[in-house]
Amino acid sequence: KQLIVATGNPGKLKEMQAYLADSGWELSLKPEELEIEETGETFAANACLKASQTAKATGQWAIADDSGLQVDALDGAPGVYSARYARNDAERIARVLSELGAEINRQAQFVCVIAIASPDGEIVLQSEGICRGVILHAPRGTRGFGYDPIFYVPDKQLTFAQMTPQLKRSLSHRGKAFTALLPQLAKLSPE
Ligand code: ITT
Repeated sequence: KQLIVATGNPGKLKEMQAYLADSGWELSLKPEELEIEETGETFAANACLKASQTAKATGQWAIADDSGLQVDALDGAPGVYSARYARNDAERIARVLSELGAEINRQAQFVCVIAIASPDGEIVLQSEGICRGVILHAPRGTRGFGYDPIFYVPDKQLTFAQMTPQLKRSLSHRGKAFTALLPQLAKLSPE
């Protein structure tokens, strides 16, 4: 069975492909012309919107990821606006650092909601994962994407951008969401 991966973000796509590699589904990419406006106010609402609209438009099963960074001292910003916070990753990072300034409380979390829709657009599975960390004063590391260079995981003494892709996948927000989702996805699996 075909599963359309409803993302236009190459960093996310790579990670999603890794989690789904042994799922038995044949993955394909969302048609580029299919653009979905993220009108929801929550990660869950936007994940469902993207999965559902992609499924309906293609007539196939679809999986979507809506995720973002929530900084405690910024009242949860950038949150669902993480992608829209600035034009590119460097400017997104610069904006978070400038808004935090010399703030002592650097606590933050990444949140990820994964949603899966059947070909008629009905949401059949949904899963959330959270990873807590700390925002550094300057970027460290070159791997990953998005806000990875400023997101430090004290337990590992590394930022997401300093971790191997395997290590990041094992403890990230996306990893937790997929760990909960994959056994349920297996039950839906291809005949
Ligand atoms: P799609 O909607 O097409 O999937 P997007 O980038 O617009 O791509 P979101 O609306 O879910 O996706 O925005 C998520 C943003 O949060 C993303 O652009 C990154 O800036 C950030 N983000 C999410 N997961 C991340 C991760 O694992 N590491 C770093 N930044 C992440």
